[in-house]
Amino acid sequence: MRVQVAIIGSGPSGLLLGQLLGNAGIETVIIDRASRNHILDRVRAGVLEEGTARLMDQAGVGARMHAEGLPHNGFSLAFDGRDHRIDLFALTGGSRMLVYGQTELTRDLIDKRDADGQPSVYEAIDVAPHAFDGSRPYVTYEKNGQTHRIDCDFIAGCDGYHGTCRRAVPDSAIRTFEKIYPFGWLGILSEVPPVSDELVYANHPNGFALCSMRSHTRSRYYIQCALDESIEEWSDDRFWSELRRRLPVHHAEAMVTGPSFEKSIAPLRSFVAEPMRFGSLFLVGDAAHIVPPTGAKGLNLAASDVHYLFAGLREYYEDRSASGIDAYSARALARVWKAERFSWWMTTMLHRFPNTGDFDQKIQEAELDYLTHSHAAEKVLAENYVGLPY
Ligand code: FAS
Ligand code: PHB
Repeated sequence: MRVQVAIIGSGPSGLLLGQLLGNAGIETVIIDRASRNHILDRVRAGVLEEGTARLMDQAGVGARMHAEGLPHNGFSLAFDGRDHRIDLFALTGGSRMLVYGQTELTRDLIDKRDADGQPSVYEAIDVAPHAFDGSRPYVTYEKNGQTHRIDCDFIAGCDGYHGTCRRAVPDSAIRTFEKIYPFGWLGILSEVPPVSDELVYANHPNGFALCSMRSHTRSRYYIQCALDESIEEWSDDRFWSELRRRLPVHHAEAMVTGPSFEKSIAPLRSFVAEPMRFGSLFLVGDAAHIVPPTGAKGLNLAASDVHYLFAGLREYYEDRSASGIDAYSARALARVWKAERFSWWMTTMLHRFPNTGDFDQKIQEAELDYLTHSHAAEKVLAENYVGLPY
């Protein structure tokens, strides 16, 4: 088999890139080690920047997102028993976020790819990129007891943090930067109405909590937890009691609880690999960078990577110019690092760190006090939260 661009990974990065390339007449194949159902069962991000929504529209898959997504003009910070609303729309001159689960976004993209008859290979084994330092790259994988080879011009490594593409790059050619946070997020999904119309990010002496949603009838809640916690130790009752404890009374009393139908613990890390291009291999999305979810940036950074790489590949095939793909890594990393900074800042401001000294705790309190009394500080938070320009 031969295609112009072989895409490894059928998450948001791979699917969005594949759809944009396909719409431009550029041949692709997507190969993933997981099954389609496993990918569609994943519960991850919940909030889209306008840039991500625009890319979905550009890809021709925005209809359900606009029909079912919930536009959000702001969110609240909760601490010391009170709420402080960040009016994103006013502070940014009209930008807002769209609450639309990554699961739905992935479904829309997989359905469109199928409808267009574009090739995807699921449950592939030992997927590997080859010869990307030369002019004849290719991808191999095992399926049904046979070895398959896909020759291509370029390989898009959209295979996430644990994928094979970044690991295929020689150590001498790549630098990584990492920060591991000393806590995780315990998250649940429950068919109960959200406690608030907008998201609530809470800082409490017991730890961080986040009240989010997927619809007006489906809530997504998180609480900070220790890294050695296990799901088995967290009954629904224990989760609801702890979540209420970390929220201002008016939220705690208004909260509708119910059985969870998804419960998981995710570790938090900041991670960047530089550069994001190695010959004809491009790293995209989580394959190249990870942010703590506090700033709602993970999925949205994958989208801006796709925007830059799609523009470069389209220019290569339409204008026979390599300037766009040559500029991909630097352009993507410039936006990645600013989102890394913001996500680190939000995480540091809202979580309780074990072994924090009295001075550091007072600095965190001063950060929140400054933010809620300075219009300039609110504007900085707002412009980063809605997403910096591409
Ligand atoms: P993905 O990880 O989504 O997709 C990678 C794909 O590559 C997967 O389908 C995988 O099966 C495949 N793959 C992996 N290794 C492979 C191999 N060797 N061969 C072939 N295929 C391979 N972001 C937010 O903004 N908000 C959140 O609340 C949030 N919560 C998250 C919770 C969890 C547990 C995780 C892991 C991430 C979360 N994220 C969140 C970030 C997440 O949304 C990512 O940013 C987003 O999934 C990035 O998309 P991709 O780059 O496509 O990577
Ligand atoms: C979510 O709804 O899953 C979500 C929302 C905002 C975040 C992180 C996660 O910052």
